[in-house]
Amino acid sequence: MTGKSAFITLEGIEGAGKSTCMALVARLLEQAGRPPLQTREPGGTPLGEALRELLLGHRHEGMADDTELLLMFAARAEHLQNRILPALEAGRWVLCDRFTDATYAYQGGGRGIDLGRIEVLEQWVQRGFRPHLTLLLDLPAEVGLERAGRRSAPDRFEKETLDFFRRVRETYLDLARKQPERFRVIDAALSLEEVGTQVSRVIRDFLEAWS
Ligand code: T5A
Repeated sequence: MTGKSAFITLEGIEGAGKSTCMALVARLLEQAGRPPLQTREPGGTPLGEALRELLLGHRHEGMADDTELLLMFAARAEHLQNRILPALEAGRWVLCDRFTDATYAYQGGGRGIDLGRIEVLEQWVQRGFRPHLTLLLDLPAEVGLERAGRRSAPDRFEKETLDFFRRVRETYLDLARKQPERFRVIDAALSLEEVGTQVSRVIRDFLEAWS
Protein backbone atom coordinates (compact mmCIF):
# COMPACT_ATOMS: atom_id res chain seq x y z
CA MET A 1 0.00 0.00 0.00
CA THR A 2 1.30 3.46 -0.87
CA GLY A 3 0.60 6.65 1.09
CA LYS A 4 -2.39 7.54 -1.09
CA SER A 5 -5.40 8.65 0.97
CA ALA A 6 -8.95 7.43 0.37
CA PHE A 7 -12.47 8.76 0.88
CA ILE A 8 -14.89 6.17 2.24
CA THR A 9 -18.62 6.74 2.74
CA LEU A 10 -21.39 4.88 4.55
CA GLU A 11 -24.92 4.97 3.20
CA GLY A 12 -28.32 3.47 3.91
CA ILE A 13 -31.80 4.28 5.13
CA GLU A 14 -32.53 5.35 8.73
CA GLY A 15 -31.57 2.77 11.31
CA ALA A 16 -29.41 0.78 8.86
CA GLY A 17 -26.50 0.91 11.31
CA LYS A 18 -24.25 3.53 9.71
CA SER A 19 -23.17 5.10 13.02
CA THR A 20 -22.53 1.66 14.49
CA CYS A 21 -20.44 0.57 11.47
CA MET A 22 -18.59 3.87 11.30
CA ALA A 23 -16.94 3.10 14.65
CA LEU A 24 -15.88 -0.35 13.39
CA VAL A 25 -14.48 0.97 10.10
CA ALA A 26 -12.58 3.72 11.95
CA ARG A 27 -11.06 1.11 14.26
CA LEU A 28 -10.01 -1.11 11.34
CA LEU A 29 -8.39 1.82 9.53
CA GLU A 30 -6.59 2.87 12.70
CA GLN A 31 -5.24 -0.66 13.09
CA ALA A 32 -3.99 -0.43 9.50
CA GLY A 33 -2.10 2.76 10.35
CA ARG A 34 -4.65 5.03 8.64
CA PRO A 35 -6.55 6.84 11.45
CA PRO A 36 -9.36 8.53 9.50
CA LEU A 37 -10.97 11.91 9.80
CA GLN A 38 -14.54 11.01 10.80
CA THR A 39 -17.27 13.29 9.59
CA ARG A 40 -20.89 13.38 8.44
CA GLU A 41 -23.41 14.94 6.07
CA PRO A 42 -25.27 17.14 6.21
CA GLY A 43 -22.74 18.73 8.55
CA GLY A 44 -19.04 18.36 9.18
CA THR A 45 -18.27 22.09 9.42
CA PRO A 46 -19.77 24.84 11.63
CA LEU A 47 -21.85 26.15 8.70
CA GLY A 48 -22.75 22.62 7.61
CA GLU A 49 -23.94 21.74 11.12
CA ALA A 50 -26.08 24.90 11.18
CA LEU A 51 -27.62 23.84 7.85
CA ARG A 52 -28.16 20.35 9.29
CA GLU A 53 -30.28 21.83 12.05
CA LEU A 54 -32.41 23.67 9.49
CA LEU A 55 -32.75 20.52 7.36
CA LEU A 56 -33.48 17.96 10.08
CA GLY A 57 -35.33 20.12 12.61
CA HIS A 58 -39.05 20.77 12.58
CA ARG A 59 -38.94 24.55 12.19
CA HIS A 60 -39.30 24.48 8.41
CA GLU A 61 -41.69 21.58 7.81
CA GLY A 62 -42.95 22.98 4.50
CA MET A 63 -39.49 23.50 2.99
CA ALA A 64 -39.65 23.32 -0.82
CA ASP A 65 -37.95 20.26 -2.34
CA ASP A 66 -35.53 22.41 -4.35
CA THR A 67 -34.59 24.40 -1.23
CA GLU A 68 -33.81 21.14 0.55
CA LEU A 69 -31.71 19.95 -2.40
CA LEU A 70 -29.75 23.19 -2.64
CA LEU A 71 -29.11 23.33 1.12
CA MET A 72 -27.71 19.77 0.98
CA PHE A 73 -25.29 20.84 -1.73
CA ALA A 74 -24.46 24.13 0.04
CA ALA A 75 -23.47 22.15 3.13
CA ARG A 76 -21.50 19.75 0.89
CA ALA A 77 -19.60 22.53 -0.89
CA GLU A 78 -18.51 23.92 2.48
CA HIS A 79 -17.59 20.45 3.73
CA LEU A 80 -15.58 19.58 0.63
CA GLN A 81 -13.64 22.81 0.39
CA ASN A 82 -12.91 23.28 4.08
CA ARG A 83 -12.59 19.78 5.45
CA ILE A 84 -12.68 16.77 3.13
CA LEU A 85 -10.35 17.90 0.34
CA PRO A 86 -7.76 19.51 2.66
CA ALA A 87 -7.60 16.30 4.71
CA LEU A 88 -7.19 14.10 1.62
CA GLU A 89 -4.56 16.43 0.21
CA ALA A 90 -2.68 16.18 3.50
CA GLY A 91 -2.65 12.37 3.09
CA ARG A 92 -5.35 11.65 5.68
CA TRP A 93 -8.09 9.11 5.05
CA VAL A 94 -11.65 10.41 5.38
CA LEU A 95 -14.65 8.43 6.58
CA CYS A 96 -18.02 10.09 6.07
CA ASP A 97 -21.51 9.16 7.31
CA ARG A 98 -23.53 9.86 4.11
CA PHE A 99 -22.54 11.87 1.03
CA THR A 100 -24.03 12.61 -2.41
CA ASP A 101 -25.57 9.14 -2.84
CA ALA A 102 -27.94 10.19 -0.04
CA THR A 103 -29.03 13.15 -2.17
CA TYR A 104 -29.83 10.86 -5.11
CA ALA A 105 -31.67 8.48 -2.78
CA TYR A 106 -33.64 10.98 -0.62
CA GLN A 107 -34.15 14.05 -2.80
CA GLY A 108 -34.21 11.99 -6.02
CA GLY A 109 -35.87 8.70 -5.07
CA GLY A 110 -37.74 9.94 -2.01
CA ARG A 111 -38.89 13.41 -3.08
CA GLY A 112 -39.02 12.65 -6.81
CA ILE A 113 -36.59 15.33 -8.02
CA ASP A 114 -35.28 14.50 -11.47
CA LEU A 115 -31.92 12.72 -11.11
CA GLY A 116 -30.49 14.69 -14.03
CA ARG A 117 -30.91 17.92 -12.06
CA ILE A 118 -29.04 16.37 -9.12
CA GLU A 119 -26.26 15.29 -11.48
CA VAL A 120 -25.84 18.91 -12.62
CA LEU A 121 -25.33 20.03 -9.02
CA GLU A 122 -23.02 17.12 -8.27
CA GLN A 123 -20.82 18.07 -11.20
CA TRP A 124 -20.94 21.76 -10.28
CA VAL A 125 -19.96 21.23 -6.64
CA GLN A 126 -17.70 18.17 -6.93
CA ARG A 127 -16.18 18.53 -10.42
CA GLY A 128 -16.01 14.76 -10.84
CA PHE A 129 -14.89 14.00 -7.28
CA ARG A 130 -16.56 10.89 -5.79
CA PRO A 131 -15.89 8.51 -2.89
CA HIS A 132 -13.37 5.73 -3.55
CA LEU A 133 -15.46 3.21 -1.62
CA THR A 134 -19.10 3.29 -0.49
CA LEU A 135 -20.57 0.78 1.92
CA LEU A 136 -24.32 0.55 1.38
CA LEU A 137 -26.00 -0.91 4.45
CA ASP A 138 -29.12 -2.40 2.96
CA LEU A 139 -32.23 -3.57 4.77
CA PRO A 140 -36.03 -3.39 4.43
CA ALA A 141 -37.40 0.06 5.27
CA GLU A 142 -39.71 -1.37 7.97
CA VAL A 143 -36.77 -2.84 9.89
CA GLY A 144 -34.66 0.33 9.66
CA LEU A 145 -37.47 2.61 10.77
CA GLU A 146 -38.33 0.35 13.66
CA ARG A 147 -34.69 0.44 14.86
CA ALA A 148 -34.44 4.22 14.38
CA GLY A 149 -37.74 4.74 16.22
CA ARG A 150 -36.45 2.85 19.26
CA ARG A 151 -33.42 5.13 19.42
CA SER A 152 -34.73 8.73 19.28
CA ALA A 153 -37.62 11.06 18.40
CA PRO A 154 -38.17 11.34 14.61
CA ASP A 155 -36.43 14.15 12.73
CA ARG A 156 -38.02 15.88 9.70
CA PHE A 157 -37.06 12.99 7.37
CA GLU A 158 -38.02 10.20 9.74
CA LYS A 159 -41.61 11.47 9.69
CA GLU A 160 -41.91 10.48 6.02
CA THR A 161 -44.03 7.52 4.90
CA LEU A 162 -42.88 3.93 4.54
CA ASP A 163 -43.24 4.30 0.77
CA PHE A 164 -40.80 7.22 0.84
CA PHE A 165 -38.14 5.03 2.50
CA ARG A 166 -38.87 2.14 0.12
CA ARG A 167 -38.12 4.48 -2.79
CA VAL A 168 -34.97 5.69 -1.01
CA ARG A 169 -33.81 2.07 -0.60
CA GLU A 170 -34.54 1.20 -4.25
CA THR A 171 -32.62 4.25 -5.46
CA TYR A 172 -29.61 3.29 -3.34
CA LEU A 173 -29.70 -0.25 -4.75
CA ASP A 174 -29.97 1.13 -8.25
CA LEU A 175 -26.90 3.33 -7.70
CA ALA A 176 -25.01 0.30 -6.38
CA ARG A 177 -25.98 -1.76 -9.45
CA LYS A 178 -24.77 1.00 -11.76
CA GLN A 179 -21.44 1.62 -9.97
CA PRO A 180 -20.29 -1.81 -8.79
CA GLU A 181 -16.64 -0.72 -8.75
CA ARG A 182 -17.36 1.77 -5.95
CA PHE A 183 -20.25 0.21 -3.98
CA ARG A 184 -20.21 -2.75 -1.61
CA VAL A 185 -23.68 -3.80 -0.48
CA ILE A 186 -23.88 -5.10 3.09
CA ASP A 187 -26.87 -7.10 4.33
CA ALA A 188 -27.70 -4.88 7.30
CA ALA A 189 -30.78 -6.87 8.36
CA LEU A 190 -28.47 -9.46 9.95
CA SER A 191 -27.18 -9.38 13.53
CA LEU A 192 -24.64 -6.75 14.56
CA GLU A 193 -21.97 -9.45 14.66
CA GLU A 194 -22.73 -10.69 11.12
CA VAL A 195 -22.85 -7.14 9.77
CA GLY A 196 -19.48 -6.51 11.45
CA THR A 197 -18.00 -9.57 9.72
CA GLN A 198 -19.15 -8.37 6.28
CA VAL A 199 -17.88 -4.83 6.90
CA SER A 200 -14.50 -6.10 8.13
CA ARG A 201 -14.09 -8.23 5.00
CA VAL A 202 -14.87 -5.29 2.69
CA ILE A 203 -12.41 -3.00 4.48
CA ARG A 204 -9.69 -5.64 4.55
CA ASP A 205 -10.11 -6.25 0.78
CA PHE A 206 -10.10 -2.52 0.08
CA LEU A 207 -6.92 -1.97 2.09
CA GLU A 208 -5.25 -4.79 0.18
CA ALA A 209 -6.29 -3.47 -3.22
CA TRP A 210 -5.75 0.25 -2.61
CA SER A 211 -2.47 1.56 -3.90
N1 T5A B 1 -30.14 13.37 3.95
C1 T5A B 1 -28.78 13.39 4.12
C2 T5A B 1 -30.72 13.72 2.75
O1 T5A B 1 -31.95 13.71 2.62
N2 T5A B 1 -29.91 14.08 1.71
C3 T5A B 1 -28.56 14.14 1.82
O2 T5A B 1 -27.87 14.50 0.86
C4 T5A B 1 -27.97 13.79 3.08
C5 T5A B 1 -26.48 13.82 3.24
C6 T5A B 1 -29.50 12.58 8.09
C7 T5A B 1 -30.80 12.73 7.35
O3 T5A B 1 -30.57 13.59 6.26
C8 T5A B 1 -31.02 12.97 5.08
C9 T5A B 1 -31.00 11.50 5.34
C10 T5A B 1 -31.31 11.42 6.82
O4 T5A B 1 -32.69 11.36 6.97
P1 T5A B 1 -28.58 11.01 9.90
O5 T5A B 1 -28.68 11.25 11.35
O6 T5A B 1 -27.28 11.15 9.26
O7 T5A B 1 -29.70 11.90 9.24
O8 T5A B 1 -29.04 9.60 9.46
P2 T5A B 1 -29.98 8.59 10.14
O9 T5A B 1 -30.22 7.54 9.11
O10 T5A B 1 -31.17 9.27 10.71
O11 T5A B 1 -29.08 8.00 11.27
P3 T5A B 1 -29.54 6.86 12.18
O12 T5A B 1 -28.72 7.02 13.41
O13 T5A B 1 -31.01 6.72 12.28
O14 T5A B 1 -29.15 5.56 11.43
P4 T5A B 1 -27.86 4.74 11.45
O15 T5A B 1 -26.68 5.55 11.82
O16 T5A B 1 -27.84 4.03 10.15
O17 T5A B 1 -28.14 3.64 12.57
P5 T5A B 1 -27.45 3.44 13.98
O18 T5A B 1 -26.12 2.85 13.82
O19 T5A B 1 -27.62 4.66 14.80
O20 T5A B 1 -28.41 2.29 14.53
C11 T5A B 1 -29.76 2.57 14.88
C12 T5A B 1 -30.18 1.60 16.01
O21 T5A B 1 -30.21 0.28 15.51
C13 T5A B 1 -29.32 -0.56 16.23
C14 T5A B 1 -28.33 0.38 16.91
O22 T5A B 1 -27.81 -0.21 18.07
C15 T5A B 1 -29.20 1.59 17.19
O23 T5A B 1 -29.94 1.41 18.36
N3 T5A B 1 -28.67 -1.45 15.27
C16 T5A B 1 -28.93 -2.76 15.16
N4 T5A B 1 -29.76 -3.57 15.84
C17 T5A B 1 -29.79 -4.87 15.47
N5 T5A B 1 -29.04 -5.39 14.47
C18 T5A B 1 -28.19 -4.62 13.77
N6 T5A B 1 -27.45 -5.14 12.77
C19 T5A B 1 -28.12 -3.23 14.11
N7 T5A B 1 -27.41 -2.18 13.61
C20 T5A B 1 -27.76 -1.11 14.32
